[in-house]
Amino acid sequence: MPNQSSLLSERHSPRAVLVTGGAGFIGSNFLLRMVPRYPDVSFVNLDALTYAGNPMNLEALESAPNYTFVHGDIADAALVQSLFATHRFTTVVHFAAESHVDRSIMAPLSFVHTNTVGTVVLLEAARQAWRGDASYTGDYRFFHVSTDEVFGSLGDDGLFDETTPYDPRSPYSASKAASDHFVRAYYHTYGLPMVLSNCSNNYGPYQFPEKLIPLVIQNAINGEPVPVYGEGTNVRDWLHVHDHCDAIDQLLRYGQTGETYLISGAAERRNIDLVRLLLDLVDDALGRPARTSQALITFVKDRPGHDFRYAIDATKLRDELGWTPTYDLTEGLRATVRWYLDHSDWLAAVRDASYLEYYKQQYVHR
Ligand code: NAD
Ligand code: TDX
Repeated sequence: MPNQSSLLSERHSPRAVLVTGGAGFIGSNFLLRMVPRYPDVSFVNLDALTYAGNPMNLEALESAPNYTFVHGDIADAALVQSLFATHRFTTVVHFAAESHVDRSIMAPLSFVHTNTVGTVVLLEAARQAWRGDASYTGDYRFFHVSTDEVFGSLGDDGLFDETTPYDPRSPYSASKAASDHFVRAYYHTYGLPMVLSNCSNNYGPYQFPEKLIPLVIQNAINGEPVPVYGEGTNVRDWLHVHDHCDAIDQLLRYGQTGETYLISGAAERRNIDLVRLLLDLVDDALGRPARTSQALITFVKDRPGHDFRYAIDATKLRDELGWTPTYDLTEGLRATVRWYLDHSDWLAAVRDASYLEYYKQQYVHR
């Protein structure tokens, strides 16, 4: 279907954008696409550079005149307020989060700090800055990036849509659900102009190799065991990160304030089927005999409370904006395997943690 957004009237025109968590997987892909696409828009990236934040991702932007990096915590209210005062943001695109479900099971409190408290600190700073501005034009937007995991777990049938009741089941999804509720509360209570999206599982360049797809690629390249939780029958719906970033770009401009949109790759796979496909793609890219890496599959103890299936009905986004994903899953995965093979230096730096040294030299002491 053709993209209809150019036929719609733009509801918001970003001029000065605060991007949070822009050194992470989705945030860095977003900045790498948007900073050159919109040279007249300024972008400030506020990132705490946790283990998941990697400034190497953003090397290409270091000399971009419309891009600034700020090292800091979104829950630091004084810092966030001073950034609003200095940069007069018209727009917030909020990615920063603790994002890994397994880590949330081991250490939930950092998820409450960043995902819930950090979000409220940002909302409060936006409310104060945008309400207190004498030249308030109404053309402000708080875009909250959330996940389909807030809806809980599906059985074999059915799809999540915008009316599905919340039923988070991991500390990660509970902290994201709480943040979603606060974002909507700020809209209903204070009129803060927000748009919220809940997206399915992303894959693509720069994803930290603790998540399933980059972990499988990394271990297959190195001939190491590939852990599959339980029997591998859990189902996820996969979306290429470039499609997600472009959907956010359109929703930011054309989405209706106060509204929620679900974003889907419309590509459901059982984990075991996805892993088998990925292993074949790695063998193919490396010129190994077919099916060499299948032997690496190792079934391991299941994740506690492991959600069985996520799947999304993204009709609202398609009908309102004409948006549909552009990537075919197999071709998107093939390109992702190629990216990790072509960026062995990136993978090695993440694996031996030397990327943490890079940020200390480039950013923290600057
Ligand atoms: P990520 O873990 O790769 O990156 C998170 C980034 O946030 C990192 O750069 C990290 O340094 C930064 N950060 C963490 N705590 C911070 C704090 N207190 N202050 C400032 N920065 C902080 O995450 P991701 O996969 O890129 O996810 C981005 C957003 O998209 C998250 O909100 C996540 O819930 C949501 N989401 C992710 C997916 C997915 O499949 N990855 C799917 C749907 C929604
Ligand atoms: O080693 C593994 N083996 C395995 O079988 C890992 C890391 C995962 N899995 C399974 C668990 C899930 O069923 O693969 C599936 C995908 O796991 P993750 O990559 O950890 O993603 P998931 O738990 O589905 O959550 C992701 O999607 C929604 C992101 O991490 C979240 O940030 C996002 O909100």
